[in-house]
Amino acid sequence: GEPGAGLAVPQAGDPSLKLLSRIGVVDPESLDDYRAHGGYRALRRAFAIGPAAVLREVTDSGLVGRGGAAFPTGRKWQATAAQPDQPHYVVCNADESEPGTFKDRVLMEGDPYALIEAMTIAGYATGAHHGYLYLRGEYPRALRVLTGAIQQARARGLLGPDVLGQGYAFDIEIRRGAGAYICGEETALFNSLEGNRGEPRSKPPFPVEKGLFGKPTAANNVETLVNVLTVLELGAEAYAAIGTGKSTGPKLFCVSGSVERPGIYELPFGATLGELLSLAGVTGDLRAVLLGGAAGGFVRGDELDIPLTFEGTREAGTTLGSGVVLALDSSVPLPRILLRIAEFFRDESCGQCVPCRIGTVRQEEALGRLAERAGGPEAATDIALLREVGEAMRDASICGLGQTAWNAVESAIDRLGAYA
Ligand code: L3W
Ligand code: SF4
Repeated sequence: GEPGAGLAVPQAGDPSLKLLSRIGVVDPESLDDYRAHGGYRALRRAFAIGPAAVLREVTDSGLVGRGGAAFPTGRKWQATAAQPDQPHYVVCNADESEPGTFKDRVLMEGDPYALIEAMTIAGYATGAHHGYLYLRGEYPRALRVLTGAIQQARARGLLGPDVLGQGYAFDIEIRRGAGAYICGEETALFNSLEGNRGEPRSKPPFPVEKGLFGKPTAANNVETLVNVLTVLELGAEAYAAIGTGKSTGPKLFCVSGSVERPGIYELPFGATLGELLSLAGVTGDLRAVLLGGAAGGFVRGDELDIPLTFEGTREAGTTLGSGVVLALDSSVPLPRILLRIAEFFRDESCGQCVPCRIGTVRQEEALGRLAERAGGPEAATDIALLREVGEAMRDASICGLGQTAWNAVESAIDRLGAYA
């Protein structure tokens, strides 16, 4: 069947949900159904309070980016709005490709109007009239659902020259990726949208100043944008009361691997890893959990007290990333998984800079040798080589791909005792 059919949302219908409240409840192809379930309340409020107040609410909510890097959304929007250079753009990064991540797909396929409404609010607040939605090429269902929803919204005056009769013009164009992980890096994404090779640019300048077509651009992940609806519906203060001091609001977690009920879970920041995994039901004897995806890191199966917050995972020497929680029981061959991660980075490196282009190849080769014969003096040589290559990639790569390509392997060696 078509990819995307029957994605699991084990909590569907739970009244405490915010981001997932409509998933599996509304007909994603019906604008009327969306409106009957709270749709367009947030945009109405945005128009009622004006752009400056929207920027304030988003800033005061403490909302930070959900794509992995947790940059404050309010600061990004304020900085874009303040640029004198025109025009401004809004870009939704829907190139969801981090291994183990499938939350944005669930949001887009199950509640497309939420993303359209949220992008409109982002445009209004940052002074943009044009939004680009850069969609992962392998999401045909999301493409179909979103294309239909954008047409409907246009036909009903919710996109176009006069949104909701408020004199504000905004429209959205969908562009499909072509299967390159690196195009999820925001500046590679801009290059791709401009018709160039999908290679990252050096930062600074940051996109808020020089982004798409060299113009001020607010680029946000799908889940980040959808959170803005909750911010405007609840108000900044009530939103900030959800979660913890530095990680406010609800968060989607993508749980997969050795669990009985894989799928997307919504929890307030601050639940522990153990609490999340008990909802999903671990199968077998939990050996390790990969947090944050291929760019993230492993923790041991007994580290279940780690709080799922940005600060909590950082204190524990790991990362939350975009919310990947991949459980591995003791039957899973770890060397094979590490080799697979290394293959992925070698494949997806854009090749623009030497540390990453060469380093990802050397890393894969060393892990290949280690997978064939664990232990012995040669293993120590390969591990030393991995460290040296890993440090070079981390320190000298242009973008996050190369900088994080050794994270998971390093954590497997140091934290799990892989190859010991
Ligand atoms: C204005 C400044 N803006 C930073 C902006 C910057 C960007 C955001 C984060 O992502 C993560 C990594 C993995 N003035 C600014 C500023 N910004 N300083 O803030 O920036 P940065 O550079 O910290 O991170 P990044 O390169 O955008 C790296 C994760 O991405 N990752 C993969 C993610 C995959 C998905 C997915 O599949 N859905 O999210 C891979 O590395 O966690 O933390 O907007 O412009 N002074
Ligand atoms: Fe390309 Fe890797 Fe360099 Fe990023 S770190 S620019 S993916 S070669």
